[in-house]
Amino acid sequence: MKQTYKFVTAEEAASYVNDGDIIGFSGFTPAGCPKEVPTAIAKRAEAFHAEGKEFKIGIYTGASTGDSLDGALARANAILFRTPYQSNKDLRSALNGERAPYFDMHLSSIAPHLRFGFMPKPKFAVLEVCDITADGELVLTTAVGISPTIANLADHIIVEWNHKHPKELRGFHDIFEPLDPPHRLPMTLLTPSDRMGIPVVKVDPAKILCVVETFRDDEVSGFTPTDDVTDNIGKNVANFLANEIKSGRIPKEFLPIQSGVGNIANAVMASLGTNPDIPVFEMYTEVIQDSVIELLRNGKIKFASGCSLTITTPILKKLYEDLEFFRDKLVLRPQEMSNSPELARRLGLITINTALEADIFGNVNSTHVMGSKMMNGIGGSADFTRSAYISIFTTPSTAKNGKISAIVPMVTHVDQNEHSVNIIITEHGVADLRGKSPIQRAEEIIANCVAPEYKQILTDYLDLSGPCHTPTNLHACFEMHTQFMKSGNMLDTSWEEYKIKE
Ligand code: 0RQ
Repeated sequence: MKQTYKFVTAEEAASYVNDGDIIGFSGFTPAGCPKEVPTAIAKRAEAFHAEGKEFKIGIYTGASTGDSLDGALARANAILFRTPYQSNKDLRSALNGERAPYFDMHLSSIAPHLRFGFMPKPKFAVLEVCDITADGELVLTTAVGISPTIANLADHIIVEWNHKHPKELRGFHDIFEPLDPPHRLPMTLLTPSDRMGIPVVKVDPAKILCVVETFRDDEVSGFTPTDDVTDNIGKNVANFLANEIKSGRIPKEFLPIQSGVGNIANAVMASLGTNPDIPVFEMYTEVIQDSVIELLRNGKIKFASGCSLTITTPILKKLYEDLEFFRDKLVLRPQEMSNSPELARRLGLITINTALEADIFGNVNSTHVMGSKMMNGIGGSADFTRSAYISIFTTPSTAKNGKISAIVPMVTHVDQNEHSVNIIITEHGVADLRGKSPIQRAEEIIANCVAPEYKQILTDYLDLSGPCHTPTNLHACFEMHTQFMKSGNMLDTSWEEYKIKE
């Protein structure tokens, strides 16, 4: 191996990268992301800046990344552009401060959009692997993301060989890249455990510029312990689904689950795992979090297909000690497959994602705080929601100690619209929006999901319009938000000036 490839330090690898270069990085969430090379590129940028020279790179990734990538490059002010998703606090502050142009994309779209030429192709692909062969077989680590596509498109590949991940991960990946229209064929999966690809990313060895060896953990942060609010959201989701099975609206053998990221998603999975009325189930999702690994161990989940193992270090260590137990229970695929709307619709996914806010008509905002500041991004939530068998959104009914109601007259940014959102669930209950008119949806959401102290405010808002199909008052629809900006509390909202004069 040492004769085949050029082994270098991270600094030497970074020295190939110049101002204006575009790089595609492996990984999806902090799982499977390179760590040494991006940090070395950030240091190179800082050295250039110290000499008064420009140095910025364009960045494609699968989703968010670890701090050694997004954090380091944001702090170095080295970002020319960034897509498709992020969750790092320093990058968030850079993009909201207009120091890092960011565009938010559906995660299933980035690989095909790169192939179609909608965005410039990457010059480099930097890929984390757990093994590499002389004939160019790369075994990825804890995520697949867009690695197959950037490996094909890039002029040069820089490999970060992370020995923290065992070579025995070979076989856990299902690598497949579809042909582009008009030659595209169907993706043939009929169940979450079917496969249609190969276990490795196969590249021309001549494209491998160099290899950097490392021994580093993924930078996955832990979860906030569940509390009464997240526990009740989880219970409401589980009870709702159990009742759907009882009523025959979900088949008794159940359907595969997709679940989003974050604290609430983790609590929801834990509740599904402990509810005796929820049968053993499968996951067809993008992010496999800690709770899924526990449920695979105890048999409540029989199979999980994802794009990443976004697992905290102690849980991942135990998984590696027991790798053979998981071999027939887990698969990792490119996000073009894990998030494929074609597959979501065929498999009949029950999709569970999180809103920052929802409006009384069922539109959902998962990304923009007060309509203007980016939180993380849309991620895969719309890939799944629009094609779901049943689409569910969860959110605590309030944020910031009750001073913000998560249910508002109109969302300040639309990620999912009322036509795609079936169910909204808070700690107070479940709003079933299926088959209801806008006014009926508003009544359902106010009755079941809104915090008690906000019910009257939202009920009164409905009276600010005359007879119509969707009671939107164009003057008042953002009054709760503007009130929060003025006094710091949406509870101070008054509709007095908007009332219809008799
Ligand atoms: O702020 O961190 O300052 O305390 O938002 O909220 O309640 O901790 O929820 O961790 O589950 O994240 C939507 C961001 C939820 C996430 C979102 C504030 C709140 C807190 C976080 P603090 P919680 P979670 C799969 C699918 C979009 C993409 C997606 C997300 C912080 O789930 O990014 O679903 N989803 N992808 O205080 C102002 C409001 C607020 C608010 C909450 N209405 N106004 N602030 N907060 N509601 C993933 C991928 O695709 C990779």
